[in-house]
Amino acid sequence: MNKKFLALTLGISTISTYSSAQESDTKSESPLNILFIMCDDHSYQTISAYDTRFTQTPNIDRIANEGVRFTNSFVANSISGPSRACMLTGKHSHINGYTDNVKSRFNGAQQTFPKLLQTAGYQTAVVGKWHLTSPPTGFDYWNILIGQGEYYNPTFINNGTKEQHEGYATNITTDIAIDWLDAKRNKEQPFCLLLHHKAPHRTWQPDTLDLDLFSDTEFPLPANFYDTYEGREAAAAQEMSIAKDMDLIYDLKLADKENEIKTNQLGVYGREIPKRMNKEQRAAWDAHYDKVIADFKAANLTGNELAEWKYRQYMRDYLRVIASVDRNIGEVLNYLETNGLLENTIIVYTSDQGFYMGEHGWFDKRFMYEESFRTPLLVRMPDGKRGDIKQLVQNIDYAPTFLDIAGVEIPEDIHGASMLPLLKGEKSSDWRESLYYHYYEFPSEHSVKKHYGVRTDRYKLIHFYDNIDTWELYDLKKDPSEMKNLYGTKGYDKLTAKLKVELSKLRKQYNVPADNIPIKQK
Ligand code: SGN
Ligand code: CA
Repeated sequence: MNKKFLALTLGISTISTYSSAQESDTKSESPLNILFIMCDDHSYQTISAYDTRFTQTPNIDRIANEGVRFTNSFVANSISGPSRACMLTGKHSHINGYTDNVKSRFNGAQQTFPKLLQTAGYQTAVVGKWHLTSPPTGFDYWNILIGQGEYYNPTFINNGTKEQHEGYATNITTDIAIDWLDAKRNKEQPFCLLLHHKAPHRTWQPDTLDLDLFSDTEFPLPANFYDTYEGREAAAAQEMSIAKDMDLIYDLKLADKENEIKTNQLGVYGREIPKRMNKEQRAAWDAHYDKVIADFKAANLTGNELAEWKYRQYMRDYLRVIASVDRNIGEVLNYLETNGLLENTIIVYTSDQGFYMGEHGWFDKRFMYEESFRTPLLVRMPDGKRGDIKQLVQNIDYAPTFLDIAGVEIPEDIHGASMLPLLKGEKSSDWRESLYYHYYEFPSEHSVKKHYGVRTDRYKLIHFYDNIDTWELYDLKKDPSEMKNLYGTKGYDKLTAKLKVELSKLRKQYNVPADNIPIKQK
């Protein structure tokens, strides 16, 4: 009998003994259920388990307090579709084929962890944001938003059928997920549920009941908010600046009735946003933003004052959206607890990438710089380790981890590594010492150049290419905000050469084809 078949047989025979009646007392014999919660663009800076400067997220923090917090968790390609494809396949973008949000279409015929779990006897489901263009495969149940989805009264596609729901996306997504857990799944089987919120993605539209939160809160301006990008050509070329690119009407909701505030095409879209709402939603929305608009007009701001006002307004809306996310995570945890599922379910909380909360003057993501390369990762595993895990992990590691948890053999073509030994608190002296990253979406929205690179625990080397050819080197210990590009600086030749060798080693290990970086002239 081959190893794979043996693993599957064992998986299925364990599963056949599983029933909800046994949920609380036979946890060590039954395969763990998997609840994989992911938000879209949720920065670690706005989760109080990581950072208490901006807000409190008690429910998300509970996952960390009763489990682990990864302090060095990263993505392989900091943008939604590509990040999701890396998670589903455990492979970097050049192999899973979904390199960017614009041109790619996910090949749903390829191997993914939900498919392998399904074969091993798990009930699989995905609810919320999917964003992979092709319909989900490998799921017993899917109920997904269209593309980015809408915050208000969103349309979902329920196993192929469009259904519009009245209400706020984060609440609806939670309700659909709980309904599946409670009433739709087969309770004789273990489950793997991907609960993927669209929040807090741009344009950060809060639920009506959260509109007045943070109205008087001042936020500390990041020290590098007025970064001039000296020595960093690609950083200077971006279009994700709060001061320059954040739209007053579209992003900051200043759709004044008098039509006096004029922006560009984005403003036209921005004026459409409240039109989706029902009467009650619209009344609450207007009651809040009309006052913001009146105050904004009266202040007549320009220059830095205007930039800082935009930053504050952005932070307020973003954090209001997070307040709803946190409340909804609380609801899910509460459901698991009252239904005896907390002790046989592994709960993962993450985001599809990090996000800029004004650092370098930015919103959005995409860059291999820390704020967007990093992503939050909190895991509560019954009987698992507690505290912090410091190893360098990446979103290609989720697939092999889930397979490992289910007792399914990890296929050899998967790039990532199982984090299960780390979660159990076992020694892991052979864990990876560097990470590979590649971002491909250019030319595109926000104008972030194509780049790839390597990060060790202390250093980062990045090559920006295509219509640019520049390298950047950072010492993250001395310069955690990545303000000083050391590439080509005296004394750094040996380190640079070493990192280039490490980069080549990773590209070889991950079978990166030679034509993966066609460098064009500037
Ligand atoms: C949309 C946003 C961008 C964002 C991308 C990718 N514009 O296009 O600001 O960078 O999504 O985000 S918007 O006007 O449509 O809001 S991702 O998380 O889906 O990758
Ligand atoms: Ca995202």
